[in-house]
Amino acid sequence: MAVLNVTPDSFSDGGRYASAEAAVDQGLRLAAEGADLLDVGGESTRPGAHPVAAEEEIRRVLPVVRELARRAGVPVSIDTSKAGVARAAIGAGAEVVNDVSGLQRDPALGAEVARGGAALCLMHTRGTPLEMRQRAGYADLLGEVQDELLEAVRRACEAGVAEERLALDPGLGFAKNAGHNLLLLRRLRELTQLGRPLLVGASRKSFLGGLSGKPAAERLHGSIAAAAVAAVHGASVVRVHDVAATREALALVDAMRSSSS
Ligand code: HH2
Repeated sequence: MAVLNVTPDSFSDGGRYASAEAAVDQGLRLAAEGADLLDVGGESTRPGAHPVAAEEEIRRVLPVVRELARRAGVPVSIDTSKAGVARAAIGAGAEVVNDVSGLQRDPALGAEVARGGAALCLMHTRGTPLEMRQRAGYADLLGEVQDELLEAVRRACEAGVAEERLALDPGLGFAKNAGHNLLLLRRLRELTQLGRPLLVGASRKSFLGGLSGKPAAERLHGSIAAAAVAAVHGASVVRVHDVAATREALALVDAMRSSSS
């Protein structure tokens, strides 16, 4: 899953693809590099980010989703927590909804996904981006993330989304500190017990910067290592900014899996 932020303020690439034309070009480039899915987002979720109105989010993402759904040759995902944005994006050709709130933010989103027949990624978080840093307290990280993801699955099923259409994401960096992120990566395989494919997004995140001392734009090596670790530990999908480089690392993981002796 390739990240395509059509935003002025995303933490690592804010403003680079803020025009529809630049975003479409980048989406086509990411697909050519081997992305299986393009995740288009119109609202930053970085810690402390301020919310964007649905109309503005739709204005940002819709032309990009429409064009990429027609031309990219791979499915398009819409990274949103808002039913109105999901409805518009599905109408424009998005096949997946990626909700970082795990259906906690907009009570109408689940029904909208069900109606549109899209697949749904449910990510674990607590609170909004404005308050999630203060919510990063756990007595039993794995157990609590697991239970809260199961609650999200329940919300999705109650809204009419088929369980087979769901993927789950532990939400690295969302109401998690660096130690939490590392523990989730180390013990990711335990979350496969939930019975749904796992998606993991570590790309360029600040815990990688904490290890290397580098700013977001220079976290490629750590991001590749994190994607490979996630894949080895059971992730079916990794959400990344740097597709070609990650593809090379994942080719090793695939080859290792199919090695016979
Ligand atoms: N991380 C971000 C956004 N969406 N979705 C899922 N499923 N998992 C993630 O880990 C995840 C996500 C944050 O990264 P990015 O899109 O690069 O930044 P921003 O939110 O500032 O646009």
